[in-house]
Amino acid sequence: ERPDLSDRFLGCLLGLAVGDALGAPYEGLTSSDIFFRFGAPDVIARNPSGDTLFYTDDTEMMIGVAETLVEHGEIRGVDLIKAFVANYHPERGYGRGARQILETAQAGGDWKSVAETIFPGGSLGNGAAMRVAPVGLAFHADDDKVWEQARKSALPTHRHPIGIEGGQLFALAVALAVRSDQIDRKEFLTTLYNRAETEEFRWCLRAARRLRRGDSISALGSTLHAHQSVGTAIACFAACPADYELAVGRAIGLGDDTDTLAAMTGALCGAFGGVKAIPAVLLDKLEDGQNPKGKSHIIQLATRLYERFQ
Ligand code: F2R
Ligand code: MG
Ligand code: MG
Ligand code: MG
Repeated sequence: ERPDLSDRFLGCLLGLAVGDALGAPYEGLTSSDIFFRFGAPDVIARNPSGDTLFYTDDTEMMIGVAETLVEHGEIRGVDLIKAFVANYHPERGYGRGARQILETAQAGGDWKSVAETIFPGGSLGNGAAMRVAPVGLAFHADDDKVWEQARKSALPTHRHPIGIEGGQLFALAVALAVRSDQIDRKEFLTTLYNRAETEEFRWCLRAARRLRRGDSISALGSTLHAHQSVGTAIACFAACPADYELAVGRAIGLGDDTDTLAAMTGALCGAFGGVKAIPAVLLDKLEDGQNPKGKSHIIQLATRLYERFQ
């Protein structure tokens, strides 16, 4: 039996936070390092190191997006940057560009020109995608609205077409996952492919669709560039949508940007399967209590998001 919509909202946000925290210790390692030091993908997701799972910038920024939607009902750049700054803890591991933009905004400076000039053509990092899940949930019944709101949620920090489209495609993937009763891998990837505008994402989603059972997903990339991670996470989910541990474990097993790959994969598995998709042992370990924006806050946000947008 399919979980109801409120349960899927919750599964999505918690699935993202748990995936992020689970993948965080491996960020920057190579795939073979992870395999030989920590074991196969399914083992990784079953045996988190330590008693508490601490999330990173991925979840911290997702919380800012969710708070903005709950409070204002839509995304406006000025509100969003305020939420990002209010939640900002640099020690959670932000990208270099994101850090400069948020610290400029924090100091009352001209953050918009920093966002425009920080990298040639703007940032194409996967930061807009890793945080955008609440947009996909809120507007899941209207793909054009998802596309438009995801763009607005990217722009404060990501001006490059690839950075923006990474956010838009991931938001659309969340919308599809949350409203689907079953996932047909090829159909899921084709829907996203048909929406993709940049050559980079068209290549990636075409390559994802061509993969066959047993093929390695690693050819799709696992870096913190949007076109080398967003399609990868989507492919990890589409290959086994009903198996959180395996999908997230495989994402981590690819190496490099492991927290973000696992966050995005986990968000999709949770949006599709609801909270029960996430192993209870992992959920129990997600940070709470000490952190006022820990697990309890995320649960409350998912509930409010559902109440406001259902
Ligand atoms: N930043 C991290 N982890 C630290 C990883 C260190 C890394 N191995 C290293 O050596 O630098 N994690 C978090 O950042 C990612 C999300 O990043 P976001 O929010 O998109 O930030 P930013 O700074 O805009 O972009 C990330 C990096 O991508 C490169 N880049 C972006 N635009 C570029 C362009 N137009 N041309 C060339 N390079 C570009 C830069 O290196 C940026 O710093 C997530 O993984 C999150 O977990
Ligand atoms: Mg991170
Ligand atoms: Mg976003
Ligand atoms: Mg990362």
